[in-house]
Amino acid sequence: MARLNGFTKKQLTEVFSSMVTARELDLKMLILLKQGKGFFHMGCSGHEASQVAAAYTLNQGKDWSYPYYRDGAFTLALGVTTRQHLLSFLARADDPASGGRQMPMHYGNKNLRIVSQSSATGTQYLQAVGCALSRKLDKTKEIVYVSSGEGTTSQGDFHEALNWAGREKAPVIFHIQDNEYAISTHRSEQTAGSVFSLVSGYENLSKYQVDGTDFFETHLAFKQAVERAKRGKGPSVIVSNVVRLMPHSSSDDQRKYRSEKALKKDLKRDPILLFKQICIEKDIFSESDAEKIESKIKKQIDNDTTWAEQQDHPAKETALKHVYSDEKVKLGSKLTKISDSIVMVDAINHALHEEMERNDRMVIYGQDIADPKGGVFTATKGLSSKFGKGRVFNSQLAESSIIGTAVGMAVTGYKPVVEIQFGDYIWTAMMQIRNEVSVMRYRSNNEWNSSMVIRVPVGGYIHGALCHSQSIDGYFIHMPGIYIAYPSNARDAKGLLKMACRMNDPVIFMEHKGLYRQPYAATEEPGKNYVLPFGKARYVTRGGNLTLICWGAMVQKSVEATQQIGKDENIVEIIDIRTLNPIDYKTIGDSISKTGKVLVVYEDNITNGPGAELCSVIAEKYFEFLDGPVKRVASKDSPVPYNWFLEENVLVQVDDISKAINNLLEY
Ligand SMILES: Cc1ncc(C[n+]2csc(CCOP(=O)(O)OP(=O)(O)O)c2C)c(N)n1
Ligand SMILES: [Mg+2]
Repeated sequence: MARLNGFTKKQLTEVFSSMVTARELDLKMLILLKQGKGFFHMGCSGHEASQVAAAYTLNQGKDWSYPYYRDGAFTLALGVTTRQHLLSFLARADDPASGGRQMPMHYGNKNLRIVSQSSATGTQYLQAVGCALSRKLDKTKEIVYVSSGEGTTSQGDFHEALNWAGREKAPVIFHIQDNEYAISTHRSEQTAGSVFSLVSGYENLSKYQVDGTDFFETHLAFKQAVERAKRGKGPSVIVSNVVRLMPHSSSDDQRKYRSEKALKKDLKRDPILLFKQICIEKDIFSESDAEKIESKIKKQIDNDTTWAEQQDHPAKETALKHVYSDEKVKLGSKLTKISDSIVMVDAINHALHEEMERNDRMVIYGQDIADPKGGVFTATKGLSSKFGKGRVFNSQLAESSIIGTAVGMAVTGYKPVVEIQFGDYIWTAMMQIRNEVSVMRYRSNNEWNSSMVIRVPVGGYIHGALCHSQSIDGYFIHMPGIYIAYPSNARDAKGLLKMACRMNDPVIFMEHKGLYRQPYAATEEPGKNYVLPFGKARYVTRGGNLTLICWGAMVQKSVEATQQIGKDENIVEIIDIRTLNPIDYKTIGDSISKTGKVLVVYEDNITNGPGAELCSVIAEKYFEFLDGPVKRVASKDSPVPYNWFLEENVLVQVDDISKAINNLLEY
């Protein structure tokens, strides 16, 4: 039987069909776009050979993939059907990638272990590494495929991913499809040398550079990389040089920045023509066989399009579904006391110990969190000694790496409870948090989730200056898809953290550094069955004349402020809201209906801070109860300075609160 480079005639015909299907789908979608039936398209034309070669080396439904938007042929060859592709393109309810929520070419398929992709280029690398680390932890032979164009290798996440993958010998293959252009920017304006030379120096990383228009050459590289990964030897980068035969996207016209001559030259490297030519030359199939295959595929795509157009759009009322999980967490028993007094940081530590014991899929990592240091605040002390460095380990000094890998671990069923050492440094992880963690469930139509806990020390009053004093709650309260806890004392910290570890959604768990060892934030320690549900505020004091809403370090300051004004008890009702998402508006409303006056106190700087939202909701919802303006006390709109007299002037002080209480009481 005819064979070519070890492939049978049947296999070669299949490869050819996959490539032609991808090309014809591209063309069909562009027609649909012109007909006004779709709004966006990114073609894989010119990349087909390298993508199909990659897919042929993976174990369908067992290995994991993080394909990028130009990976149409890869996904087809892996098993996504033309009908499914068309459902995504037409944004229909049954689109397996997102149920019509994401733009087309944002691949995802649970059955095929294609993890939902976002639009942010470069976020996929670290997730792939996290996924690969989890495969290693589970001692499987599964490997992870991740891809992007050459332009995207300029992102820092790429290098962070290579570093982590190399260090840990993660079974991941980075496929860089180098078509020389990132939209209109040529590689010469993008990369210091070539991507191949760029990735030198990472230990345990194997490098390949191939002609990506040559199916056989690319396949050989992938085969070697896959074998290497399965043998536990580590990651590989495969740079496949390809041609982009279409503009960047349907919103682009490459004739504006590329010469006609250059475009014509690329056409000579059309991978489908090259593959067809060699198969005809070697008598695998004839020209007319090829034509028959092509016309059969075109007909099939026409039929599939007619079918797809008849499928339902998602129902309008489903637009708000799956921002959060619908699954409820079973609540624990009543509070039982196991010790008389515990400081907040130790309560957090105990919560982590208990939850690690309870859930063997929970992992903890972050900077310096392993023993003997056990975290810069000792919140994680003893955990790596007790649970081993497989489940509790130091991360590299890169916040995006921590969150990105956690997304990858979460999709395989792990529960990462990670630490960002200081809130002030969470910003390099913001892309992962905003465009990945908080939206994974929504964008995949509930197929995937990024359930994790991000513990993050925040806040000032410790002479920590500009970069160890920040309040970050204002930024995250604006972000749907992520819950926020911000405890003010040890008991709540333990109950809320244990709850967070059991929830099916991402949680940002804010820990005020200034409260960690404060005697006033110490409480009796609740037992291991105590969990505190989110969205339940606590009355700190009872009163009938003014409602004071606060959380975190502002709780004690508010208590001191009420003591300072020396009025009778039962005047100010202090409410510690405990969680900023969700907010317990029921308790707030009940209190305001009684007092008619409300003061919101927050540590973040005043403008557009978290309390601004509270005030706005209160003004809208409880206007009828109000007997005075809704007032705020917050820090000034300034960075937090180091000098303690300056610091005092910027951050909220007890005096500020007591003055505001008096003014409002007199209103
Ligand atoms: C973080 C981020 N920045 C910018 C963009 C806009 N954008 C989308 S694709 C792209 C070019 C990517 O080029 P390359 O990685 O070479 O892949 P190619 O499209 O050539 O296959 C840009 C700038 C984005 N989606 N995400
Ligand atoms: Mg490119």
